[in-house]
Amino acid sequence: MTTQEMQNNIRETFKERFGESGELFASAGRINLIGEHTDYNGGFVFPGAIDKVIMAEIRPNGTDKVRVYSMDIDDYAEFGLNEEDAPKASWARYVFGVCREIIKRGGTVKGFDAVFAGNVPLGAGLSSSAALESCFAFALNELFNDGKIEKFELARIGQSTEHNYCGVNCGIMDQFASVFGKEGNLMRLDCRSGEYEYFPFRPEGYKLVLIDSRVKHELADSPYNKRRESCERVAAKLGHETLRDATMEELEAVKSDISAEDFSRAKFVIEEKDRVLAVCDALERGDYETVGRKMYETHEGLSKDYEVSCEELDFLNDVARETGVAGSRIMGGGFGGCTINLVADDRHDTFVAEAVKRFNEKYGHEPMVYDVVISDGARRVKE
Ligand code: GAF
Repeated sequence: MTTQEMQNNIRETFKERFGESGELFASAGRINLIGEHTDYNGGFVFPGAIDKVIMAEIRPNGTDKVRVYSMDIDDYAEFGLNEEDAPKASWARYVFGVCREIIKRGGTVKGFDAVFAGNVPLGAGLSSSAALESCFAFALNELFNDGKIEKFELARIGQSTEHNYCGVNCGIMDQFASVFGKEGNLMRLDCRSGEYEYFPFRPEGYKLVLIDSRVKHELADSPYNKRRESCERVAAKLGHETLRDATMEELEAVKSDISAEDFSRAKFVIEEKDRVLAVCDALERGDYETVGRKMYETHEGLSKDYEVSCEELDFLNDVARETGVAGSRIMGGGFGGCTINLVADDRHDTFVAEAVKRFNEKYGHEPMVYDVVISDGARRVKE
């Protein structure tokens, strides 16, 4: 479904359910070129928003109740705005959480009606949940707070929603990318200071392509939170607030005092934070071979040391290597979802055909293929 078709469907459904029309808002899913599991360690990430969005039509309804319909799940929820009003359905908790986090920060949220839908694939590691949070955070800021809540705070509102209402102790990357995304640009974010820089990303002679294994990743109650705990344990052992300040020498020095598992997790993070900076430098030189090599290194680390890959994603990574793809790695939190691949233009078609065929032969279903278009993040939809 195109974004325009989705927009028309939302408009129609809103009218049927709630009568008059409301205002349209959207926010985007994201890719991340490099810098995985570094955000909650105070490190760097390098994401960009994509042309797949969650879109919502919203209208204040003059009551103290929220009435919201999810078109994709075909489910309706109605809830109040106090802590004890939390809805049961997990999709509705994202919307409720955003309302509560705005209120907790002294902002205003009153009752509203909403219909939303999306074309960010669910469970593919493209941050559909951050897109949902950012869409509502942005919209409620415009509708009830005169746009006064700062953009970074909107991202934090989404992140706190994950922590406090959805059970995922995530970092800030996904919500940041979804709120700050800018067409044609990746963003290097220093997750400790909050400083960020836009990097125009129009690789000459290369394309970014995502191969979605369709192994669903689910971060809530998953080993994701355990990975974070490992990192925090090691940082505390080293006397640092986060692993951002840790070095391999320091880590080696405590090797015998920590578990082998914690050692491997921290090793990955320490190596990964340097890779982000190396990739940014390489990009500025137009050196895509180095960018690609670092992506493979990240995959290796995520698979062997951080252990967030799975058989299907390792298989896709092998196919990429064997077909001469410049760079390939698992993307996002892990445990399923996509690989992100940097492919020379002249190899693109062969690689995609080969990946689809070989994956299907081995796992009995075709992976999905998405070309990446770097796009804008949270916004009011222009009609
Ligand atoms: C998930 C989280 F939500 C992010 O904060 C980040 O940690 C990512 O996994 C891994 O880089 O998407």
